[in-house]
Amino acid sequence: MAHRWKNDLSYGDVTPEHVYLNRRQVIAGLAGTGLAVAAGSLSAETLEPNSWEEITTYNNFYEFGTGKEDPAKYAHQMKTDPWSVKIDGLVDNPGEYSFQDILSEMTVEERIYRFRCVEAWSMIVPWNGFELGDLLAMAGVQEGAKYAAFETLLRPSEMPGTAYRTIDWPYREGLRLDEALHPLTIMATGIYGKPIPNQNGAPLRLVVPWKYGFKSIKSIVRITLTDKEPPTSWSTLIPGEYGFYSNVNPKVDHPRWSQASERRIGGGLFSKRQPTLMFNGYENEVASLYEGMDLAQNY
Ligand SMILES: Nc1nc2c(c(=O)[nH]1)N[C@H]1C(S)=C(S)[C@@H](COP(=O)(O)O)O[C@H]1N2
Ligand SMILES: [Mo]
Repeated sequence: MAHRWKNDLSYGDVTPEHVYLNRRQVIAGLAGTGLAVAAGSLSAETLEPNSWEEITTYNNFYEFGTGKEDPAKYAHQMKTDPWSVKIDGLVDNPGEYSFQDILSEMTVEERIYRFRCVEAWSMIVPWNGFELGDLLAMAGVQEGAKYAAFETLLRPSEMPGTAYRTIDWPYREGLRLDEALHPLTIMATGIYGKPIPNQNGAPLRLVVPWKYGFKSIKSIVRITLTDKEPPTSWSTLIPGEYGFYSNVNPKVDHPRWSQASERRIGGGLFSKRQPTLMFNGYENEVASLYEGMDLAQNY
């Protein structure tokens, strides 16, 4: 599928692969330098409010535990072959689609995107994937469909984190149909030109580059088209902090920290903050989706 937008990023901007894969160590390393500890004693004005959050509570794959080392330790237990995705609800061709069948129908391309976690760290990731819109076209979107709901695999024997009710499993996410059909919205099957590692959401995950990272649900087993806004894991758990939209927005702060800036992981400049861009830098492409909406209200 030809790119329908002009990417301002190239491979030179990409977060080095070893940094992406070893974020936990990089972040742990920062704690070791004493920077994070020192931050705790700074005044509110100079304190980077989420630095401790980033280090201690940013998550990646709660199904394997909330500890920062857990996904790396346990995600290899998840069997990703065979894999199928159930597509149901308001579609012409509902059913179980095997990952292989999906891949044989889709065109995988590389997309270099900014990735901005709600906890104010960011990266630039070279994803490999296909447009979600192509998959939904294959399933046949019926009139009346207004939202797409997504679910992650729930297999407790392989996912030790699901023994704890941190989340009402399975992990759920959702998009408005026009967001789901937007050409920037992809289903990723790889990173750095290789199959996506288990801990990052093998064999396929959502990537919505203008939204906070938690919308990018991993290891998807079900997609349902509905006419109602679907419940999503984080907005169900803490509705006052995480909304359905979760668009990256430097002007709408998280109740507990500022979203005006972010820490770009990599390049040895780990502690340097940079301004967060409206819609994570994809404003020209997606702002029209939200015309007339109060983005502070619809966070
Ligand atoms: N199923 C599932 N998907 C998930 C999560 C999770 O815990 N479970 N964490 C989310 C969060 S908070 C972020 S920031 C990204 C992290 O993706 P990465 O580890 O590949 O950077 O995955 C998102 N998708
Ligand atoms: Mo996140």
